[in-house]
Parts: sequence; C-alpha cells; structure tokens
Amino acid sequence: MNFLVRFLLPLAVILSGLAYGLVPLVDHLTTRWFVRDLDIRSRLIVNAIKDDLVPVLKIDSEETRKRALSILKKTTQDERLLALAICTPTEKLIVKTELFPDTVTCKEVRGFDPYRGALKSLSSGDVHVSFGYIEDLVEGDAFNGEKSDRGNILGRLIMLHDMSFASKRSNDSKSYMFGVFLGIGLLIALITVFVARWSMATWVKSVRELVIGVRSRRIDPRSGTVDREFMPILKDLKGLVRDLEASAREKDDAQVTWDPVTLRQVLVQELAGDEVIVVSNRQPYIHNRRGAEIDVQCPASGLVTALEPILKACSGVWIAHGNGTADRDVVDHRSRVRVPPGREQYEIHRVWFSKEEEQGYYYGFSNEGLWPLCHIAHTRPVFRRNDWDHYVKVNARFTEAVLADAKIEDPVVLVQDYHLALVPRMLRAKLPKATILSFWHIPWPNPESFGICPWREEILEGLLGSSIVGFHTQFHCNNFIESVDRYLESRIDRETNGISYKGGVSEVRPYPISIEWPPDRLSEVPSVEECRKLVAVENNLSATTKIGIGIDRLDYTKGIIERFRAVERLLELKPKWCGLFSFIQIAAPSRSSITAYQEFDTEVRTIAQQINDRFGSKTYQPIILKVMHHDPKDVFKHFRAADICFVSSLHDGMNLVAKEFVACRDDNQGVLILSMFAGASRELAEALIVNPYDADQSAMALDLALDMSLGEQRERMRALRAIVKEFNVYRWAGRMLLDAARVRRRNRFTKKMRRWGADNLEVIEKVDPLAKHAGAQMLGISDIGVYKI
Ligand code: GDG
Repeated sequence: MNFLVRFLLPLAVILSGLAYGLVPLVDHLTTRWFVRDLDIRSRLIVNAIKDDLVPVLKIDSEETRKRALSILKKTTQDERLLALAICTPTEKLIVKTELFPDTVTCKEVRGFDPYRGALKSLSSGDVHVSFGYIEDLVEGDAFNGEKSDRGNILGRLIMLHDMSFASKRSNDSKSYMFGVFLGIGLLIALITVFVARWSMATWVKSVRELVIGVRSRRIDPRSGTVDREFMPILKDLKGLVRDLEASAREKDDAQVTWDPVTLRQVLVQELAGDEVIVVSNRQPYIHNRRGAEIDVQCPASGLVTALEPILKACSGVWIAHGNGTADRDVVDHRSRVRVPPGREQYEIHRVWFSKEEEQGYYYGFSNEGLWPLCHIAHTRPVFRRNDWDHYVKVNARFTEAVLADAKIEDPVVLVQDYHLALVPRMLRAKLPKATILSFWHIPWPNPESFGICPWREEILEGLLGSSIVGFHTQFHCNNFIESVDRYLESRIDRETNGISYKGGVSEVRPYPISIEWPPDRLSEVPSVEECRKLVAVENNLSATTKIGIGIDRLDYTKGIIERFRAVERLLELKPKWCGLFSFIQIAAPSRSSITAYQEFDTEVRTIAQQINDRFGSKTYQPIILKVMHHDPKDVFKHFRAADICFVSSLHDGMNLVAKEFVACRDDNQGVLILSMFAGASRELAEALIVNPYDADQSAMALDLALDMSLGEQRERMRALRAIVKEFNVYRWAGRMLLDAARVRRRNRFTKKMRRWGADNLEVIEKVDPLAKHAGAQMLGISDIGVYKI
C-alpha cells in the first residue's frame, strides 16, 4: 500500500499529465489531416458537378439558377457537406443551398487559394470553407474575362463542410489517448515496481550475506565467493567493520559494562561461528542419586558462572570429570548430556576415571603435589611417580575428549586449572591451528619453589602448548615467565610477555577472576536485617553481638588457624570484645581423603575449642565453627548478617569469598579484612589489608573493624562494590575471548604473510641469497620456516 502511494500513484499522475499535454498536439495534427482530406474532397466535388454547372452558368436566368440549385442540393446530400453556393466572378452570390449562412460572403472567399479552405466558426458550429473554379474550357468565351489555368472562369463553387465530426473525433481520440497513456503508464509502473522489488530483494540479500560474511570473517574477497559488483561495497564494508571493531576495542574498559549480553556480543562479533570447548576437572552440573530420585547439583563456582554464558551462546561443549553418583545414568552412549536441565543449551561431555586414576591424578599429583607446590603455605608437596603416571594418562584422556568434540581444525579451547597442565601441549600436537587458552586458577610460585617438582619441564612444556596462559595477577605471570626462563630453552619477549618455544608462541597474561554482578542468588536471600536476625537466632547470639564471618573450603591455604589466632589475640588485647563479638567459621569439607587435610581438620577444631575454652562461657562462644557444606543461599545469608568478613589466606590465587561478601552488602555496611597474600588484595584496596601471619596486626584490624563508624564503612564498601561491579566475572571471560580473537587474527595474518613471503623470497633469493634471510626476519618469520614452505 505504501509502495502504491509512493510510487504507482505519482507515476500514473505524471503519465496522465503527459497524456493531457500531448492531446493539443495530436488534436492539431488530426485537424490538419481532416482539413487536407476536406480539400481533396472539395476538388472531387467540383470536378464531379462542374460540367453540369458550366451550361447553367453560361446563361444567367431563373431557369438556369433553378437547375443549378437542384444540382447543388443533390450534392449536399453527403452528410458532411453542409452547404454549397455559387459566386459569379463579380462576387455575386447567385445560387445557394438552404443551410448556406449569410455570414459567408463571396468577397471573403475570394481571398482563399482554390481548394485550400479555412476554418470558420459559425453560431451553428465550426465549418470548413473552400472553393473551386467552375471553368469553361472553350477558349475565348470568357464570362468576364477572368481565366484559370484551365480555362475561362464562370464562377466559384463555395463549399461548406461540417466540422462537427472533427471535434467529435478529436474528443474520441483525446479519451482514447488518455486511456492508452494511463494504461501504458500503469503497465510501466507495475513492471518497474516488480523489477525494482525483485532487484532490491536480491541486492539486499547479497548485501546482508556480505555483511554477515564480513562480520564473521567468512568472506574472502579473493576467494571469488563475492559477486564482482559487490567488490567495492565489500571493500568499504570491511573498512567500516574494521573501524567499528577498532573503536569498540579502543573503548576504555571503564566504559564497558560487562554482563552476559556483552560477553555474548564479544563471542558473536569477535569469534563468530567459531567453536568453543571448555575443559575442566570440575563439571558445571552433577547428577547424584538420592534414593530412587536423581538430583542435579550446581556447584557454587565462579568458574561456572563465567564460562556458562559462553557455552550457552555458542552451543559449545564442556568436557569434565563425571564424578556424580548418577552421572553415568543420564548421559547418552557418547557420554554426553545436555544442560542446563530443562533449558538445554549446551553439552557436558563426561570423562570417566577409575578409582585409582582419580586417586593418582586428582588427589595425588594435583592436590598433594601441585596444590602445595604453588601455594606458599608451608605444607610439603608430595610427588609420587605413580601419581604422575595417572596425571599423564588422565590428561591424555581429556585431550582425546577434546579431539572427539572438535568439529573444526581451529576451535577455541579453554583449558581450566592445574589439573590439566599437559592438555595444551597434547592438543597442540593434534590440532596445531587451535586457539588454546589455559587459565591457572592458583598462584604460580617463584622458580626456586617450582623447581622442587620432578616434572617441572613437562609441566611448563605442557602449558606452553597454549596460545595464551592466564593467571590472576601480573605477579604470578612474572613467576611463570621466570620459571620458563630458568628451566626451558626458550625465547622470551619481555615487552610483550610472549614465550617462543618449539616453534610456537604463548602469551602470558593476567586475567583477575571475579564473580557475577549482581549475584543471581542474591535475589533469593532475605534483607540484611532479616539475615542478621536469622543468623543471631541460629547461633544463640544476642541482637547486639557483633558477628565476624569466615567462609572457606577447609583448606590449609585459607589461613583459618591464623584467623582464629587473630580472634584470640583480639580478646587478649581488647577484652572489652569478650561476650560482644563472635566469629562464625563455615568450613566446607574438602579433599578429606588427603592426610594433610585430615590433620588440618583436627587442628582447626582443636584450636577453636582451645580459644572457646579460654574466652567462652556457657552462653558465649568466641568462635562458632561449622565444618559442613552450606547451601549457597545460606552462605549469602551469613555474608549479609556479618559486621566483618575475614579472609586470611596464606596464599590464594584470587579468593572469591572476599568479592562475594562485597557483592552481598547492598546496604553498604560491613568491613572486609583481607590477606595481603590473596590475589584479591591487588584490587580491593579499600579493605583492611593484613598479613595473616601477624596475629597482632590482624587483631588490630579486627578491633578497627568492630569500632569503625557507619560512615567509614559506607565509604569503603561503596568503593569496593564499584570495583567488583566493574571487574566482574564477565569481564574476566570477555577479556580472554577478546585476546583469543586477537591471537586468531594475528595467526591468520601471519599465515598470509608466510605465503606471501614464501612466494616473494624465492624471487628475492635469485637476486641476492642473503636478502632471503633478511626478508624472512623482516616478515617476522623464521627463514627455516620459509625454506620448509
Ligand atoms: C581457586 C583458587 C580462586 C565455600 N564454602 C562453601 C561454599 N564456598 C564457596 C565460596 C566461594 C568458593 O567456594 C571458594 O572460592 P575461593 O576463591 O576461595 O576458591 P578456591 O576453591 O580455593 O578456588 C582461588 C578460585 O579458584 C577461582 O579462580 O579465586 O584463589 O584457590 O565461591 O562462596 N559454597 C557453598 N557452600 C559452602 O559451604 N555453596
């Protein structure tokens, strides 16, 4: 309809206007044709009756006039001949038929050329007036001496033709012409509309394909997949996309609010169409048997929060150890299960191990070897050959799983944590073009400490199969680079933090992990006042008792004992807090089959008991220890109820507890005491930063926090919340994906340059063999590589 109004109607109006414009011209032409026609008729009429009139005109009498009139009357029976009259050479009208008007005079007609008439308007209508000579061919017998070309002129026969038929015909032709023009106009309009729409649709389709192709980098202008006519557009489009991408990249991180949508956008814009595979020991959903029922447990983990949106957006695969009691019951014959339950968007590919394998790989090498090796917590690492063998075998099993899932030769593979240090190298051997990102969630020790590991070279080599190796902090990156420098023959670019090893380059980058903002589960937790009341009631605390909180896995790296010692010292130094302050420690049992953890469990319970015995009473417990796993909602409830959250890790990659506490305090109250040895202390500077080994300092921090004014709490908490909000987990994942995309772009470019270099260096070599080496260097490619090509 819109199209009809905008296009068809104007076209029809223009054409009909044109038709009207042309009508006078056509009218004029047809009139001329009629007149010429009438002139011919005039000559015919004169010739037909002239011979009969000559004898009559020779004698002018009543008799002869009557005869002449009779001839004229007969002739006027022709319907278009209106009237006839005869004029003498002296311009006297001697005979005329009935309808001959008085207004037409012989004198007037005398001025005309013979047989070339003229139009005259009469009251009865338009007439065409012409005359022809009535001549006597007999020589010398002139009526009055006047002569024509052919003889003596006896008179003029005046003819009046009725022109009404001409105007009728003219009207007919006008209507006909208008109709024809209108019809043609409409036809042309319709054909134009059809052709335009069809071409438009084809064009739009092609441009759309072009845009999508350019965006997803699937279009190569040289591959010939693009029509020639689109080549200039493609060039412009690519430039535009490049500019947009550059400006998007240039945007200061502070300007970008990272959330699942931004993360998805990064995936679509930067890695469009690319396959993403996540590999981790821990799975995002665990199926457990509860009697006849199967429970789905979603472990509270920042890792899952960050990586799940990526997999959801690209329907990827998450490869993980199937450790649930019903995990095998729910997978298909390929060990896959679609998740999240009820809203299936991606697949978990479960990998199975025997008890021995799990013992050796997970508990043994990973958690008795690497875990204490990487944390300076003064627990000796234990390395056993048998554990290592299992570690190698299980890493190979994970690699096979990735290979089974990879549908393309260059997927993006996100390898998570210290359990899978060998996967990147194993994968690189099979998928040389893959983009492999390894993220090490725990600290990386200094080279001396790392050197303890009997398989240090293998671990480093394994990780250097990655395109990017990520740590929480720059400090851990530096330690890793130093370790590589110390134990492997490699080339290290200190400016870019790139390590060249065995023909590949690995970038080493810090990506501080975080939590989702706002935490999804927070909406299910009651208000701060409500949480306070609930926690006070559950722990027999008065409404005025100040509450401190510690929430950790029961792990010797988390500084739980040091925390208790700080509380003890506070009560020693500031006895006023006795009875007014209780510290609730939630300790989720972890890795309980490992001796060091069992001993730690006992030690924690013993020290808590000792402090309670020393400072407690029947109604008061300075330390409330809860060694059990809590529901995530329960964890959040405690964060909201607390006046203080104490994170006293002896060494920690990041520590998400500190960030979760901040995220839970939308009332801007509560004080965070944070260990200087947790990665989080680099970001959360507004916390009270302590050395957990210094009990006095930690006790003072507790005292300061307990006495802190509400205004200062608010100020600190606001600043902390702004940091955690901005540096959330989506930013962590997004930054890694952006870097992965950059690496992919660079690799493609290098490949192109290699091809170009190979072609051109052969030519250069002919002129100067030395130039080949220099040229290869200039192109940033090894000349050995060029020779191979
Ligand atoms: C490694 C690095 C790095 C604790 N108890 C319960 C429970 N939790 C939750 C906390 C928090 C998580 O566990 C522990 O986070 P941490 O950051 O302290 O981590 P680790 O487990 O040591 O993890 C660490 C992290 O990886 C991420 O890269 O930050 O440095 O060591 O979310 O709330 N959750 C539930 N019940 C409990 O009883 N539901």
